[in-house]
Amino acid sequence: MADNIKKNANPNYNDSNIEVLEGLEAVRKRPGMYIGSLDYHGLHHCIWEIVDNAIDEAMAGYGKNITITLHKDNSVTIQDDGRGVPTGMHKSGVPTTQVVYTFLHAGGKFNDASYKVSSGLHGVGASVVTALSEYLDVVSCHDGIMVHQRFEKGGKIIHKQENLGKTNKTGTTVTFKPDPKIFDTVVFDRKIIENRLRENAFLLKRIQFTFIDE
Ligand code: 1YM
Repeated sequence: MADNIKKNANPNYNDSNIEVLEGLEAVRKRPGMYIGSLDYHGLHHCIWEIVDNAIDEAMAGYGKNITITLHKDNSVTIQDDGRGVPTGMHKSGVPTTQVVYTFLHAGGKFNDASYKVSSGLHGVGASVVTALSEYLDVVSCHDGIMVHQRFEKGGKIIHKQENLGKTNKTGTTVTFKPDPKIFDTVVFDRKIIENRLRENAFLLKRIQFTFIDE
């Protein structure tokens, strides 16, 4: 009963959200378990997790342009022109964007190793990036609509998914800012990003990578 009162006290969260927050909190408590280290390796690994999702989409035959922008404040934006992360309701009762960016080890195809084409170092997924970020914003243009969802302070949902209206574009744009409370350093190294993107571009000839260092 005490548990119930606690859960119902916050109108933003239902039972499944509670599990989500506990999941992401586990990542924040032991981040090394999920990204390997808290030095620049772990920091840059966050970019690869998001880029790998964009690569998976392009490898599946949707879109061919991936743009990575390093902003002055050390946030990073990764944009692709694939189908866009699905924007509708997931069977868990929350929008699919929320599942992708806040569910740890989400079920179904998320767990299917054969599904992932590119290989994140640990294959831990985008939700780990959410957990270790001050904020993560996702804009998805999918099936004619554009939506926006923001996660703050390790995955807290301040507003429900925003519908930004109709669009004839498709694709996903993710911006995140790593949390200095978690990482030893939150300063990205443009050379590390550039080198990795060059390797990717060499291996994946069909995909056009663009790197913008602001
Ligand atoms: C900048 C990062 O994550 N792109 C992206 C992700 C997905 C899709 C498209 C997608 C996948 C599928 C169907 C599918 C993801 N979708 C999911 C899930 N870019 C980036 N682009 N439609 C769109 O796999 O069937 C996870 S990732 F599970 F929600 F479908």
